Amino acid sequence: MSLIQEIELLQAEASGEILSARSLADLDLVRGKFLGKKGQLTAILQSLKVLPPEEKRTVGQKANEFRAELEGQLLKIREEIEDRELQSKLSSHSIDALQPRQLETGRLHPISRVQYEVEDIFTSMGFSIMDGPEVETDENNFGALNFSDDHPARDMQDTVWTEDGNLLRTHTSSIQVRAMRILKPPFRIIAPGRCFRYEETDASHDNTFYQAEGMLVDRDVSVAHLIHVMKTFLSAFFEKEVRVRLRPGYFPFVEPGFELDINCLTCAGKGCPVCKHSGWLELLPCGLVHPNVLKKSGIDTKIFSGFAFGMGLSRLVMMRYGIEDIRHFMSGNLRFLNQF
Ligand code: FA5
Repeated sequence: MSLIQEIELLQAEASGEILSARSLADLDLVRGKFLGKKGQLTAILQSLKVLPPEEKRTVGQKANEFRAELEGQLLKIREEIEDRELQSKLSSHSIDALQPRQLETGRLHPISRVQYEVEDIFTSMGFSIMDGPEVETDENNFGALNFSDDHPARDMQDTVWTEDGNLLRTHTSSIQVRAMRILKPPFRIIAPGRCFRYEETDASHDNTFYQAEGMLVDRDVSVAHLIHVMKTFLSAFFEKEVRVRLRPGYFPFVEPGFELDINCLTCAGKGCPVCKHSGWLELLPCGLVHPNVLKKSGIDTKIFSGFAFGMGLSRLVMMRYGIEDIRHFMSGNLRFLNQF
């Protein structure tokens, strides 16, 4: 049999095999059989070099035509098979839009929940909600709050500074400063937000946490007003009568300044492991706004005075839900989050 006849036979054989291929794997077998390293057409092409020139030309032309035709057929059938496979996948995954479907619904992060609750209680007492940027100026975070450049109080907060001399706010008290500039007294604001400190983390400290700042500026504001607002808020939040006590505390932007404690809600003040048997829990710092702070923001201290407090919102959430480690909040761990 001449080489030309051999090629014709192979052509017929290959066409038949391509047509009966049912899968991409079948097609790969056909390709290997004819065009692979040890394929039948490859062998003919390799044998061309020993043929006399005239035969080499005619057989070579025929073999190349066959190769081109085979490649074309393989491609065409491959596309048909891929199309069939796609259609069958689509029909087996079809969506019936009329069927009821169980959708995964999202939910609020526990911090957001408690934040909204805090906002609701304060707005019911006439406070407005205020927000401010997380990247702050040195002036808004420290300067306007009576921290002088060389004041040792600046060391109280380890700060993350940006290269252009700004900082990630270390407390929500920077929003007080913005409020005093924007709002005309009398005013009352509650300002929840995220704060950042460059510090080692432990179960009750994180480098990213939430506070809620409160400020009230009005005529003749006294510590009695501060205590009343705090007690009203805490009793509404914990849904029981909460007693508070004030201890002296130092912050350059309040005078006098306090640490506010609440009676332990676990033992009703009798003493238990939660309150380290003291009957009291340290909750938040507060005080009457220092006159220098009011003056710096253009408020007439002969007419107005005020109080402010800085609640650790993350810690309030921990108390509400009995969470033992603050680092769960930012972990993104769904096993933690799915509990709420
Ligand atoms: C302040 O930040 C003051 N700006 C609060 C203030 C406002 C005082 C208005 C007077 C008037 P302090 O650094 O103590 O204070 O933080 C307040 C609360 O934020 C703490 O009681 C605590 O609950 C929370 N807090 C502070 N640092 C962290 C931290 N690293 N991780 C979690 N919570 C923190």
